[in-house]
Amino acid sequence: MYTQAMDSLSPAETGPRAVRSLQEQELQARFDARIDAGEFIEAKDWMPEHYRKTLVRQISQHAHSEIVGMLPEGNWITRAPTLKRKAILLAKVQDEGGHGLYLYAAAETLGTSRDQLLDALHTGRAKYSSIFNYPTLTWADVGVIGWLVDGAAIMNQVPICRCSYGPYARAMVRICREESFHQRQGYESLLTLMTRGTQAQKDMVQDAVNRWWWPCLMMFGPPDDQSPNSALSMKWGIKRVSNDELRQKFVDATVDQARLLGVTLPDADLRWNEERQHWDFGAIDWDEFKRVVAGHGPCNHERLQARVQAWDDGAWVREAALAYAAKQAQAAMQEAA
Ligand code: BYC
Repeated sequence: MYTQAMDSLSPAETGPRAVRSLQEQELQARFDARIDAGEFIEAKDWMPEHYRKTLVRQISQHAHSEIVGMLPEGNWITRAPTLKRKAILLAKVQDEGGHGLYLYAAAETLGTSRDQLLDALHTGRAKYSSIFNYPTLTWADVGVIGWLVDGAAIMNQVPICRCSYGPYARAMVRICREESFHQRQGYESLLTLMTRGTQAQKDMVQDAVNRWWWPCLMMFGPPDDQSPNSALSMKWGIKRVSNDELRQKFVDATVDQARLLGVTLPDADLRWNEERQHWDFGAIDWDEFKRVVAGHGPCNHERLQARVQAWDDGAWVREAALAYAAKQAQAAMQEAA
């Protein structure tokens, strides 16, 4: 099963600890009431241990996705076709790095250190979004990542701005503003290729859409009835909209954009359902999703290697920063003496 879920009670919690103190029951009741009232929970507030763990799990996976997500596009910085496109791409990739940092900081407020979080990533224990395990074969992939991957990301992330945990919700407000620029630049880049490009460039865009469409639908996670974390996350207001609902909203929003762009979405079963007032779409290959999440996608190994290499290459920076901090502390002590 592709889960590190923490929504089941551990032996300690089904044992003597299950008989909770009156004080703990009161704290729990107050917490539940605050969640029901739509209040933010802040870092120093009491929270159930499962709530804390669920947040650390989701926020750290999200942070890792941003950092790993820099790699597929970063691959094209040196090959961007014009100076303008290169400047845009550089800014976008830097934004993703910034998003990772806001999110690691939000996770740290829950009592897990950045070193612990990164160690989990580098040793393959932590997850990051399946989408970043696919290769960027042509320049059109960069536009399609902006349009579809960032488009799916925004659809998923706007509701997280209303997440019950304050530091995560506030980080998401800023992230969503930047993601919106990312999505637009991707669409604009593709529109340029489709309206002013050669036939070969138009074919390149269609090929990229064909390869990214289905993995983008997988970004929203497994179907609701196979999503082990959803029930508690929805109850606690960490998730506001379900995986399937978000996926449907994404398809509904994207069909018209594809038509305007002049590309075909690679799904023979895609058709408007008058009764549901939604687009029906074909079956997602959940076996592929499970394979990719389990580490067997086209680029899992390469992505992890690149992150570990970056960490190792940065050792001298960490050492220098620590040496500098020790020197400053020593100077401050001497001054105080
Ligand atoms: N890939 O019970 P479920 C970006 C895992 S960054 C891999 O539904 P949950 C961008 C899931 O973690 C995009 N794993 O889980 C960056 C769980 O495993 P564990 C990232 C996935 O948490 C740079 C298991 O499957 N966005 O867009 O309730 C450049 C069962 O799933 C995936 C976020 O992280 C997946 N696609 O719901 C450009 C947003 N889907 O942990 C763009 C925040 C599911 O139990 N995260 N799994 O072992 C979320 O909203 C939720 O965590 C999810 C999953 C909807 C993703």
